[in-house]
Amino acid sequence: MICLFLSIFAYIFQSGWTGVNERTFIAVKPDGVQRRLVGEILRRFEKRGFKLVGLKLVQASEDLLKEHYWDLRGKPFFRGLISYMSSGPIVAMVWEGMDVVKMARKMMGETNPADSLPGTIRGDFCVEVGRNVIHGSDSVESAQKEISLWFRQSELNCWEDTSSHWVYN
Ligand code: IDP
Ligand code: MG
Repeated sequence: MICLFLSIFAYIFQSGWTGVNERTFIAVKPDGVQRRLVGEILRRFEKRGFKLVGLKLVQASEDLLKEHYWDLRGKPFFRGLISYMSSGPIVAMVWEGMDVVKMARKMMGETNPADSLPGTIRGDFCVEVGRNVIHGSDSVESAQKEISLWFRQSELNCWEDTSSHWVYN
């Protein structure tokens, strides 16, 4: 019941997911899936204490990807980016938790793996910016847009996290 209320609230006031209910959109890109990095990446978010609320393997259409990367449509690498992202399945995820948008970006590292510190996902698992294995929303606002672009409301699960008292005080 509470979940239904929160969903309606979030839908009406697009900023409903705040505090421990903040959500972000994370995707393991086709290179990450091909290189068997899905489990490792999931593990890092789980172990950090975030809550998985959506997960699916998708072959994204070019239309979906063009909308997802609309802000980058003028960049010289745009065509290559769409072709890379549509070259195989992607693991699309929604993770929930306090400051999850910012923390996920920290866990990912920089856009260019060469600038990413060891210990970050991009710093540990990739070399080139055009094959940087993971996507993560860059703000709460873009997270909300991306989640509604990639997931239907019915695909997001609201479940009681019995370990939350050990993650939050
Ligand atoms: P982000 O993924 O860290 O948010 P954005 O600037 O939003 O970085 O770029 C989206 C994606 O576009 C990057 O993750 C990367 O896959 C690709 N990209 C960004 N800059 C370049 C580039 O200079 N060459 C090739 N691909 C790039
Ligand atoms: Mg980005």
